[in-house]
Amino acid sequence: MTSTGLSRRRFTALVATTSISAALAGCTSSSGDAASEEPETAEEDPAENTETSDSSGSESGQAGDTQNFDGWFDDVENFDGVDDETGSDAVAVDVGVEANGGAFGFGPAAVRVSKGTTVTWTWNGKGGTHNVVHTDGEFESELVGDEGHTFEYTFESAGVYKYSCVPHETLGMKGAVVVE
Ligand SMILES: [Cu+2]
Repeated sequence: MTSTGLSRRRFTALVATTSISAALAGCTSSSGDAASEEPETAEEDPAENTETSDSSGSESGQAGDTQNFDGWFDDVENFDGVDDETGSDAVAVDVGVEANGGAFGFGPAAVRVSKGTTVTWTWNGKGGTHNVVHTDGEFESELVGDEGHTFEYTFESAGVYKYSCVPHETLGMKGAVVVE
């Protein structure tokens, strides 16, 4: 037992010395190459992809409507097709409906309106602070949490307007207004 322990200790010491000298050699010559190669392979780790494809529970919503909004609603739990509100002068969307793991939804998530319609978003006071921010910057509300707060926008041109609540976008707090 004693001799084994002794030889093992000596072996460890030997390895330690070897690796130190190897490290020193590495420092003077090829350390730069090693540093530039390693992070690249590390970033190709599919950790980020796992996050985005994590949301397999929302596929039933897509089947209900032919429009898929280029995947905009893939991770939106409460997307259930497009509510047809064409012909209405005023359309209401609730901010902070129960969805996406909390009060992190727009209700309805997607609505179809006629040109010239004013859409009014009304905060229900749940889920903390929210905002309504168009992806292309055409409209942007304040970031607030007060129940009863409203934001409105009149859609004069046809098109698909995607928007999100910026703080909760990654959770799936996203919406769209289809204007025709
Ligand atoms: Cu929000």
